[in-house]
Amino acid sequence: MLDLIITNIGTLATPEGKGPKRGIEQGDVRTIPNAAVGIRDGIISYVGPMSDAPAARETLDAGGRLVTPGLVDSHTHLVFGGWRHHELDMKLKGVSYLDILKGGGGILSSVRSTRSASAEELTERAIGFTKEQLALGVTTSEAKSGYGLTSEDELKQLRVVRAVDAMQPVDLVPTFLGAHALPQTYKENRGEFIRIVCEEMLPAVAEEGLAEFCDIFCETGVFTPEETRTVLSAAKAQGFKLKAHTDEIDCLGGAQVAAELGAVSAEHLITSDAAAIAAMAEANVIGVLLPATSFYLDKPYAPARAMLDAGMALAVASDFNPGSSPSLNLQLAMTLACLKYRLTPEETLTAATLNAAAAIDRADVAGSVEVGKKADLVIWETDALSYLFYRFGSNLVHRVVKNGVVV
Ligand code: IZC
Ligand code: ZN
Repeated sequence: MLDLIITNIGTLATPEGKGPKRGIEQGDVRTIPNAAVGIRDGIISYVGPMSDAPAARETLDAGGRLVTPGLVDSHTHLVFGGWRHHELDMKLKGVSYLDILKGGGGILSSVRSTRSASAEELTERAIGFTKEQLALGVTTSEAKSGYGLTSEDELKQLRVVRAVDAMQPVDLVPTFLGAHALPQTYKENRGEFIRIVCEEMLPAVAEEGLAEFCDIFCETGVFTPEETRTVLSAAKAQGFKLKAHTDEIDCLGGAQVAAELGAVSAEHLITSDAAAIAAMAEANVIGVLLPATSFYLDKPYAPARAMLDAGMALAVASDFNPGSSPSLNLQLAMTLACLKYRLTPEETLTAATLNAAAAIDRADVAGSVEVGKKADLVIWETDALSYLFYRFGSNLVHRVVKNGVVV
């Protein structure tokens, strides 16, 4: 006997598989009309026509609505102190993101607020963020450090991620981003900061098992492609899987370094050129695109169609952070992906579910509605997939099911 059967699903729409969907396959979404999903012990045990559904202790009537996998937000900076709304005025006057950072604001402002916050304060805030995510349909999320920039402060952030993961339903996947910005005290001694990241921070994070991934911000005025190679090589040698923020503002060659080192994903990719795209496609690096950041920074949108044409797999994420994307609304990022990247509704759904799960190495357990995966689903306030990309700005979630429980 199953624990729960969700019946009367007007349309079930889901990508399928345990790995990312690349190129033209990204649009392969299975749709089942008049469907049911059965759940036992938090795991999906039946997917198919309503007429063949097995019996269950409890029934949830989806009322003819659309059901998809729970959304996966594969790129967030979830733990930080303070906000950066005081920078809005500067931004409106035309001061760029990198110039605000150069002046000691931006990421460095969030570093000061995060260092001065206690672990308890950061935990309480991050729990609030996960509640908002869950209400918006996000059932799994990546969470980066990167606002500590010392061993102690980076560990503090990552311990908060671990605590928050255990305290609420959204599954969190931790990423160490110690090389997020150069602290001003190392301006004349960049090599020493890189050494500390590689020889002190990474081993400390590894010893406590606090992060699965290592990430770095490769950008003009932040870290160079050579520094990216140094940090990611050290991380790889210490057992971390790799990610890199590259080609957000300038195309410097960071994507090629990510490809060379076998990174799971590269993020932003707004300015990626043909060589960067070819290198990522060849090395099966998943492109994690962040359209809400393009919107908020008033920048161009990543060349998503060229990436799909080259055979890349694409994910779409919120980039939730206090500077360049202060929104947790992955639905909004999905709408932007559809309208600005010209991804189809099916390609966008895969980008925010299965491919997003693959970008954080969870495609074996999340990202699709299939027997054996976690029972993470969203019942939407519509019966049509296209509606999700049309009625933008509202939360279109009707109900979220996380680990088989209606939340
Ligand atoms: O706090 O500005 N791009 N890192 C790289 C960010 C955005 C987060 C921030
Ligand atoms: Zn980011």
